[in-house]
Amino acid sequence: MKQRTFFIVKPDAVSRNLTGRILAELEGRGFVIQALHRATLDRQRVETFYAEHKERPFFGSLCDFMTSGPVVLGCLEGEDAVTRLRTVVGATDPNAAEPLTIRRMFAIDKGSNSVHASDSEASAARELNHFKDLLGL
Ligand code: 3AN
Repeated sequence: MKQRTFFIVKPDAVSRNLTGRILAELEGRGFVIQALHRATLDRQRVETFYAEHKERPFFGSLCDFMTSGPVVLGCLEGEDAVTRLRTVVGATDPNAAEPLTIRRMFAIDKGSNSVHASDSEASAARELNHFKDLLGL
């Protein structure tokens, strides 16, 4: 079934000039970019986006990191896009991620892990809605 999902190329990857390589990986694996936008996110938008992690010890550093520099966010379409993108992105910790996943190839550590990908259909809908102004959706 064709689906849409949401992704962010995080500040660690944008600052290392990896955006194009990551987007090429996504297109190469059959995803179609439906919307794309580069921005430096403000704190309020990031805190709302990651609200489910509010009580976790890394919440402050996660929000610091995600507002530390530009990101590239977008909407991808493809067959079973939500689950397939999670597989292509790999585990949160790049050392635990499968070979040839984006995080294994590009990420630095659990925090600076290069890419966000929605973890469910409901999250994809919520996250696309959260960024619809920037994405023009
Ligand atoms: P994922 O992005 O793999 O779904 P989540 O949803 O558990 O991971 O966590 C959201 C984000 O919070 C991660 N992408 C990562 O940047 C950060 N994060 C998760 N766990 C840790 C941790 N133990 N230490 C630092 N940052 C973390």
